[in-house]
Amino acid sequence: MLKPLSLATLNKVSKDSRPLIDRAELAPRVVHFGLGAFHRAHQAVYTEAAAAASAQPWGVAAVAPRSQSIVDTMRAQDCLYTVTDRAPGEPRPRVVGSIVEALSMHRDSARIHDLVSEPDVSVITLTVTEKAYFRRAGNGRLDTRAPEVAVDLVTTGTPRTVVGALAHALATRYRRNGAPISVVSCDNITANGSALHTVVRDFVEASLWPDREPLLDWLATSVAFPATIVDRIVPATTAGDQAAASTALGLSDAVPVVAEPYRQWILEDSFAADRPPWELDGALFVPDVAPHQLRKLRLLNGTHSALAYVGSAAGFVTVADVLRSEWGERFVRRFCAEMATTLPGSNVAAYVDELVERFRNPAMQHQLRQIGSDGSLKLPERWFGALRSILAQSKSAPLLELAMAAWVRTTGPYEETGMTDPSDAVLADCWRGARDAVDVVRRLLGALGAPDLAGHTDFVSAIGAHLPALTAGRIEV
Ligand code: CS2
Repeated sequence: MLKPLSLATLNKVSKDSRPLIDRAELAPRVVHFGLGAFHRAHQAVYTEAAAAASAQPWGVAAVAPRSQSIVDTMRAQDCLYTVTDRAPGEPRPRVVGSIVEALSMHRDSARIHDLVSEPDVSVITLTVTEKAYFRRAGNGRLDTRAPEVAVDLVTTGTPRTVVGALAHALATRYRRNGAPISVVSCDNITANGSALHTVVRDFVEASLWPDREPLLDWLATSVAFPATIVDRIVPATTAGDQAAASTALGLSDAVPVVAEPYRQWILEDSFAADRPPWELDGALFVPDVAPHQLRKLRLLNGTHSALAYVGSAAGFVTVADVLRSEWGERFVRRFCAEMATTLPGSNVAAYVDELVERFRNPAMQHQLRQIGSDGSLKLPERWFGALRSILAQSKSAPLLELAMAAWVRTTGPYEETGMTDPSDAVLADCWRGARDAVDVVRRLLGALGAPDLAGHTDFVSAIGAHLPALTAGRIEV
């Protein structure tokens, strides 16, 4: 029976697997919302390296918006956990030490407000996924009619949504000292900085707070919302990963993360206050992230979603399974070629070659089910911008049509894909009483806030025409 990983047992770990920093030298100076595997394999790793290289005390207080069990488990391990690079060969887990506090958004509200108001805390980062933003389909404004948001707007207690919790905590900072701060969205949303700024501003505007006007001014002048692109493929950790990481470490780690070796972080260089020197670990600070962001969202995430739906129609389970099929690599390359026509300065050959290798990595067990979930929020980000620009030039988009049809299939009443979506009920409704497949497609596009796409008759008919073959599991690439 292995002893649990903790500060007390850390000396049992081989030297090259220990944290890069001495925990005692860190203080909480970044507050992060979203304590999932992605954060632990990405921002927490960059922050640890930045603290180590600069000898500055950048520690992270990480807030779990929903799960209490991750908080309890992290606390039981003194917030230590391992990251294993998924490469062929023996797993070599390394302990990461940058998270200094684990908090529950629901239970630790007072502590979160104290931290966010602390002048030394100058950065808030978020990895909370698209659905936590409560954006209205089509215009990206805060959906103030969503029941959870409506409750948060009037509560004097603990907010239930991340946007509510963030707005409440920022309001407390404004009232206590008003020190400038940067709020950094790390979610896969186009112009994620301004998307987050918009929903936070909408929340404050719709609140009943008597000081909302000066608070809005402060948000506009003293709070920066830089845009960022984060990149690292991090599949959900399995029981097998956990056993392998613990055995290799010699201590039991209940919350290990496995991730591909590749990682990237590009940030808009427009911070309002001090920040960790993430560039010391390879992060790039640029004046404008937009071209990088479009490339990543359309080529990596766009292709990922396409593989999820088309691959699951063919009966595959993981991304690497699809890449092993006769048509997998061809599909990725053709899909990227179609997307690339919508990218500025579209020389993407090297990026696509690297993508094929990343998707092919046989050591990754990245489930199509995980990527395909929340499609109603992901597709507008990943596919619709590209589709609009292709259709505006009166060109056709055969691969996007096939991918769209494969997504449509997953929303149907008879499909058991294991994928989930916050709009499941709305999507299922699009099938009820529909005249034919084309009618279903039109209704689905309307539900996703894209009635303009529903108006392209050839496009919609082409999607409908793919459905019989896909339903029979035949992929024609
Ligand atoms: C994936 C992403 O699950 C998904 O939707 O496309 O999580 C993807 O793995 C990351 O964005 C890679 O950086």
